[in-house]
Amino acid sequence: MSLSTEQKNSFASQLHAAARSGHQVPMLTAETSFSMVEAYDIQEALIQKRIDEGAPLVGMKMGLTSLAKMEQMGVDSPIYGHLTSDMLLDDGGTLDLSVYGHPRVEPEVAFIMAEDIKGPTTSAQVALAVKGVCAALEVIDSRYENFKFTLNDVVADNASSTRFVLGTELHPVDSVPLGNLGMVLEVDGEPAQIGSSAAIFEHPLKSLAALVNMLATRDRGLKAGQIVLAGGATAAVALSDNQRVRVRVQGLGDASFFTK
Ligand code: 0L1
Ligand code: MG
Repeated sequence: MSLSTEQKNSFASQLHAAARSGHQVPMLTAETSFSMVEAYDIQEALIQKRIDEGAPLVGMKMGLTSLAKMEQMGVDSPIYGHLTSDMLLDDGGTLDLSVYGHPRVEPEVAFIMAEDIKGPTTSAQVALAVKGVCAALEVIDSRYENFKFTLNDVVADNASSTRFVLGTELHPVDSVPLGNLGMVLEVDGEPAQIGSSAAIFEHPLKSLAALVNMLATRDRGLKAGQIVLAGGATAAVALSDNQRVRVRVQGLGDASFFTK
């Protein structure tokens, strides 16, 4: 049985209130099962609430892009979420963890789009629509109690996306060997995770093309100026108070934030 518009809106309201208050909710599928298409309907309704509150859409994120994470969730394809302006944290800024349940950080790279693009597309074609690539950090959190959810729940919850930081150096995609850049996630100056951009869906441009193709199934695309977080290059690291978190990406510089 499919969800009514009212049910989707009610689920979106629960997740929206949980994200705003820092209080968690039981996973939605404990109440009613729904399809992946409906999970994205709930996600879109949730994002519309933020947009209506004055935080415009600034881009998209890819999630579950590494084989390790896909295996962990028992899936064989990535998922996506939306980035709104209130999620952007300045490079070198401070993140107050008190409103988050299970905050974790992932080392990523981000694209800034130069042109509108709509699928179907390929990694090579999508590269032509990119203005540049930079180092990035994504903070993920779950709005679900006890960190318990199914894949459809996590899609409804905007793919756990919470905050993100972009480095200040923007580089053309063909100026670096983007398919295998060394990436180090440091906490308080010590390496916490070491990886490669190859872990991001085999190549960050492949992840970007997959996003554009998934959006096309909903008759959507990316717009010039939008940001795309390509996906995590290593396992996520749990955050705690008073840390300095930094990602260094070979050839792309760094991005960092402090926690309190
Ligand atoms: O960015 C991501 O890879 C999304 C992960 C979603 C599941 C989780 O919260 O770990
Ligand atoms: Mg991520």
